[in-house]
Amino acid sequence: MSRLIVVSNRVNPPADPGVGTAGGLAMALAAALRDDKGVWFGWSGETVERFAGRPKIENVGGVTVALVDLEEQDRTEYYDGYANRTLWPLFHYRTDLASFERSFGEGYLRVNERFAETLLPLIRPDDLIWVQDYHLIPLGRELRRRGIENRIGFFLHTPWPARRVINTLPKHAELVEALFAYDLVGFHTNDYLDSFGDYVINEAGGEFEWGVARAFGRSMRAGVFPIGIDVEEFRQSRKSKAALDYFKRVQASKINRKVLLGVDRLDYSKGLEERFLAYERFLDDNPERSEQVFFLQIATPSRTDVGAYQDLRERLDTISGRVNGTHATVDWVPLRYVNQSYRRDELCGIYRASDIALVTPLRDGMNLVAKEYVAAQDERNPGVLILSEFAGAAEEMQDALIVNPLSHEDVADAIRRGLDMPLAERKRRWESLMDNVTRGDVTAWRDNFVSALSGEPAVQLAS
Ligand code: GDG
Repeated sequence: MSRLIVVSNRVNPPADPGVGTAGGLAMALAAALRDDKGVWFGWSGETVERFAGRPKIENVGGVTVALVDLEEQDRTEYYDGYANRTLWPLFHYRTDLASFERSFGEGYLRVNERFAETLLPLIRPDDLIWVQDYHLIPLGRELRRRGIENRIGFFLHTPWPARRVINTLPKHAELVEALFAYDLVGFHTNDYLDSFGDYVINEAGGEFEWGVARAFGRSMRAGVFPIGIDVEEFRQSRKSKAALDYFKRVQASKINRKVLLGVDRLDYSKGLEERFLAYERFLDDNPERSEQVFFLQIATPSRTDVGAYQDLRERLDTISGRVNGTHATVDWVPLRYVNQSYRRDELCGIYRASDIALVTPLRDGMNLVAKEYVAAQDERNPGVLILSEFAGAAEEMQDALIVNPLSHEDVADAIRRGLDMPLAERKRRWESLMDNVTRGDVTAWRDNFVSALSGEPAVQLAS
């Protein structure tokens, strides 16, 4: 049987699957690799004076990991630079926040070469190699240049934006061409695949038909593989002591009020500012309903070195201060804005105690919080999911209340509708959502991608 080698920027499987604080990508990959005899390769997050090119092999929570240290300049140019300041904003339609520094692009290529050099000795002829996310787009090409003929797949966790947006990136064709070194490229949604196809046809002058893309003198397969959560683990963790404690803690603090909940990394793509403003609009427009609800926003600080994230945090502090200053009473705080992270099992209890989840990103590859909220609900009294039409999850989760996150009125209306929704409708919507979350769990995601990667390759063009 062939082994799976997963490569991603950061390698952080939770030491104990139930209590990690890892993000969506990390949880998904750890769940995918735990039962497998695979290897997870990536950056340790550490920097050293001189890149040594030898990975440190460890076993973390049942997963074999191979970690490589980078240099400080790599961190600045590749991670803080090209990944966080160029591609992330660009892929989330924030061309206004994207910096196009040549040194970032150079650092990005250098680190991808370093990854390829270090990974090379670990690869056996039968291995399937699965590269994750925008940090590592050129890695497949660098491995090919070093003679690797194994099947190599790539999965993008962010949106693939519209052609006109990709075109704002200097040397965009080079980046897209690098994808053609893979055998299979996966996206979360049909919408992203269509945007990719549009680029291939109308920008690269290639063809895209029946899941096969042809351009730059090469061909490869591209498809849709919506990521899911580890539903089984999540349903189990509902019964844990921590989940029950946190469920009770939030319940006790409700005092007959309903809870609106947001859980996000503190990132401009998640629409936190617009969400706060929409909630403010709801309070302004519905004075008779104030004191019947409160909004609990858990926003874990993220990429705190990047200016755009510091600015966002300041703006959120200002808005939350204003909302509470204007609306709070002696025994009611309308917005509980929490900048700390909780364990996954605690989070599970918080999800369950909440009546409405506000998942309103401006752009989001998928959004796993939407799926976790659904999985955490009590089937006898499920909560309501309000979901942005710009989250990848919206393609599958049409039984949520779908909103335009930029329209404060739209979101405020959905909050009202969610608060008034009868039990029968909540149950009907939840059952359909839960069915979807269960069928499209993380195991299905992994199995579908890996089996597509090990299947028939696209026929190569004669050069
Ligand atoms: C990227 C894409 C795509 C949040 N706060 C805490 C905490 N979290 C966990 C959530 C969830 C994860 O972080 C967030 O996942 P998302 O999917 O919402 O977003 P990204 O981190 O931006 O992930 C995204 C994903 O990759 C997978 O492909 O869906 O679109 O941007 O699991 O629960 N976890 C804990 N404490 C917290 O306070 N333990």
